[in-house]
Amino acid sequence: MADTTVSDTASATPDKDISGPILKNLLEKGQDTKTTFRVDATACIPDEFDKIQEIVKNWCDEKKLALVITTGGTGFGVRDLTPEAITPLLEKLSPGLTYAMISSSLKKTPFAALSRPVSGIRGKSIILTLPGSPKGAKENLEAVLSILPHAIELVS
Ligand code: MTE
Ligand code: CU1
Repeated sequence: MADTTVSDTASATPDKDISGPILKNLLEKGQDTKTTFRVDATACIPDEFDKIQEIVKNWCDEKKLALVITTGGTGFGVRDLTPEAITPLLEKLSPGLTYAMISSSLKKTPFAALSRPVSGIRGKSIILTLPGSPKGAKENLEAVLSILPHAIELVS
């Protein structure tokens, strides 16, 4: 699987990307032995529509990674366009995964309503968009981590 950080700040200074490494760590450690993943690729890119699409298409269509996760660019800011870039790439939507992330996050903070996540399937890849804050990204991934191995099994 792969995770990409979408952020003008983090792409200018990748050392400042905190969420990417946190997600990588959570994926590699897992919640238990069934939820550990090998992270094959990571990237840190600016909030740019074409760049987001380019890397996600590459990871799904060329590298054929089972799971592609983005962090950042899901909010209400003018530069936040991750969901808009990802939506046209999704061949099937997975509203259940999106709902699981939102509902579990709303139990932690009402500010979760300010993330606009999308998720779905492209080829044999599952794509998820997580918020950019390290706390938000981690909480959203934790909400669906246990479901992902079975989801991946079903699309592959
Ligand atoms: N979701 C969870 N679980 N925990 C959080 O702390 N922060 C929210 C939200 N989702 C948060 C969360 C906040 S404050 C914002 S502005 C949005 O995610 C959008 O984040 P992004 O634009 O960095 O992607
Ligand atoms: Cu916020």
